[in-house]
Amino acid sequence: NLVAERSIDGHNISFELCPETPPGLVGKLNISIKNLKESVTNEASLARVVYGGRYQPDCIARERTAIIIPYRDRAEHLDILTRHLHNILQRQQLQYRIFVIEIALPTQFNRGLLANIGVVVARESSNFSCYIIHDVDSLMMNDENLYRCGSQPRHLVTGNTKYATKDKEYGLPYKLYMSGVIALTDAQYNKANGFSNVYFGWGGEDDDFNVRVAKVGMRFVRPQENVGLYMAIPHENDSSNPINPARRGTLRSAAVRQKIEGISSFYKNKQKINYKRYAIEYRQYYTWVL
Ligand code: UDH
Ligand code: NGS
Repeated sequence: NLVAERSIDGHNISFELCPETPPGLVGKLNISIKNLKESVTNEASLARVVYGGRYQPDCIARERTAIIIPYRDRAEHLDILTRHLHNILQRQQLQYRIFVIEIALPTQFNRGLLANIGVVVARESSNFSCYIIHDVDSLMMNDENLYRCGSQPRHLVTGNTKYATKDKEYGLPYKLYMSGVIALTDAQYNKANGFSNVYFGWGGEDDDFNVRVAKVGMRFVRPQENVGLYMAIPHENDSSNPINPARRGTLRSAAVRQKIEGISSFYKNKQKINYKRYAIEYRQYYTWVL
């Protein structure tokens, strides 16, 4: 096993590469939204989270993972999700950091734009190798769903309670659906040119991203069916995030726009996105960017 040294209090301590299969996993999780709301979580694992929502295991992690949560006005969800993630990702022996990217009022919500900004912010803070773009309302139900990247972009969801049908507890809305939680390496994210920045309001940005991924010869793969199940925290529709009436029309030009706008818009002057970073705070369980 690869061994590397880390300096702790001025002493050089050797660590081995984390095992391919983390030893402490339990499989299917017995979680309830009620318990999570009432803060019944493993406080010991939360104690090991470093200010700004960071963690490093006692072995050399295989990846450096940035969890990016596009966000507005879901404080209760965010509290539940971040505690849930810290509990599980430590068992998965990941070296990770959680970023919450919030869009300031009065701008309409834009999930793709926030994902891109999350990647830009993550790149500025460290050299992450894997990005997990994560909805705030979706909780993994099985800790064998490793938050790792792969040789192809990954859709980590095989079923979500929000798409339950009368005969199935979990579902997906359609075959090519790839939203909720995805994992891409830095190179894969760049190759697809990230998300489109032009979908303000609800809908379409995820399908657009799927077109981008396919266009450059990649495809989303999912984990084993029983491993990728998610529980959604129930919530009302967001009145502040109305359906974007232009989304289907915009989606038709996905392949053309891929070349001219996306994550590249944050680095190339010709495409430059005009946005302002109002605040960055290193909170206990996550780094918050407005
Ligand atoms: N999000 C927020 N705040 C918002 C809107 C979205 O934080 O006001 C984030 C959050 O991470 C959420 C993700 O964006 O999990 C996706 O939001 P969504 O509203 O698209 O998806 P969700 O499944 O709600 O949570 C669907 C209800 C809208 C349906 C309208 C047409 N069927
Ligand atoms: C599609 C939307 C996606 C959305 C998916 C699931 O129709 O953005 O429904 O929505 N695409 C377009 O509008 C083009 S859901 O069932 O969660 O409300 O993610």
